[in-house]
Amino acid sequence: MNKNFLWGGATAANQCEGAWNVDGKGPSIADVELGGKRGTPRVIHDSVQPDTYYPSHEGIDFYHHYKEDIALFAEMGFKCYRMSIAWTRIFPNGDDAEPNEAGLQFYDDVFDELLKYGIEPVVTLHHYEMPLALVKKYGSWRNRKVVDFAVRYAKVVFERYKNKVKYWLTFNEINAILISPRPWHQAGLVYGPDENAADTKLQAAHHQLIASALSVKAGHEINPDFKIGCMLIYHLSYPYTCNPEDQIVNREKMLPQFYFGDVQVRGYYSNTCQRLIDKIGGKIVMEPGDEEILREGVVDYIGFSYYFSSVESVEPMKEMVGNIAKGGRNPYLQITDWGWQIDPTGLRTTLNQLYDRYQKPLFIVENGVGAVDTVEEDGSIHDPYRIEYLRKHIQGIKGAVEIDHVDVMGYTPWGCIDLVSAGTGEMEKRYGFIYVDKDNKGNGTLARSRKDSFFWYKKVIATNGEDLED
Ligand code: BGP
Repeated sequence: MNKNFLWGGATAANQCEGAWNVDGKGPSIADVELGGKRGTPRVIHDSVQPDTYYPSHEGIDFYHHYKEDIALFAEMGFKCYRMSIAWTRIFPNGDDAEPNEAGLQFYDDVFDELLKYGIEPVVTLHHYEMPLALVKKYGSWRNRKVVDFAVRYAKVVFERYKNKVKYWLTFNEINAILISPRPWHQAGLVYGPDENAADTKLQAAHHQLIASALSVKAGHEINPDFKIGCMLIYHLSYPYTCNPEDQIVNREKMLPQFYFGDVQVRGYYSNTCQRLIDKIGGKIVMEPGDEEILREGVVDYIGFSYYFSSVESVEPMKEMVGNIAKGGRNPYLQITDWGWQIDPTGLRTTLNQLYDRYQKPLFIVENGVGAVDTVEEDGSIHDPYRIEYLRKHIQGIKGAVEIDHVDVMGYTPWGCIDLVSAGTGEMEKRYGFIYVDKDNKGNGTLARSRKDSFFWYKKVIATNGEDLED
């Protein structure tokens, strides 16, 4: 691996910070969402309900534990740490006249702490949250005005942290808005009964793409050294058989992966985008100048999440797997307790697909396995399944880099410290190298401890990915 390879870990504000209403923070869309365990549908409220337990309101209280947590990241040798800024700490309602100084100061403190250890912050502007007030007052991303508020927020944080943060990402898993049947996390959208959902989702996605492009342009003006990336959920899908028709349906399945990449990397809606627009059956209303905005706001690199793959066929699939990104079961692959198929070779394939298409540096900003961990009587936590998953995926990255000559900037496994699940709201779907003592009901001391994978990953980083053994 390149000696500057960015080894690290990833989290998101609404899943770890807690302190949901502290120091002037306003309510976000994540704050009114209630997670169920496996199989239980998530509930969205109009406002925060009294006497209701929201796991994310405390999260793992990173807000008050960040020094301890960053010290542990440093102990593992992290070169970078991917995190997000909560928009509602900076603009509690989104349309406030002035930013909230206490919120800005919190991230100054976090960045200073990271830089003290030589850890490069990698910062997502929008990770599945936005001010709830923008949803209620303006109809969320349906409304073009929200673009202005988002760009203002981006400019404020770019300006404030221009000497502390070099790596940025605009929207987390931006393409999930076209995959999810109810893109609340992604865009604060729940479609009304009489609403043309196809039009709304395409228009909201367009507004996010415009906000992303304007933010990239503004960021480069504020600091030309900024590296600003897009962030895609990469749901790799294979044709189930060698029936050529399976190849066609599989290409259709992959359209959302390339729709956003084409706009954010190439700077225009391609034929691939048009095919998906046709399939969704809606329309986009463009304003004069939008094409130029998209052309001028292309990203510097491609960040993406990769967790699993699935298969697609013209024949009906017997068994479906995945999360919001669903597909058919692949008999060659094992599956996690949460129904995600483990496919490390698919990561190598993904890296090749993206690099072939875009020829831009790639950054794997999420990957990992959610699992139930057991704390032994002596306090140790043995997680060989996590080590095995990550080892094989790193081998996949090495295959892409060393054999296929793909340009990969870094790797930040998801949930490097245990946090609240985005998909199910659980604490017990754990990804971390660092265990946090808290259960699904909110019991626990919040004490941090090192899992076996902590020591393993430390060695992986120290040897720049050479030593992957236990
Ligand atoms: C991605 C999200 C993350 C994260 C991860 C794991 O889609 O960007 O926020 O949570 O998935 O998903 P889950 O938390 O549902 O296990």
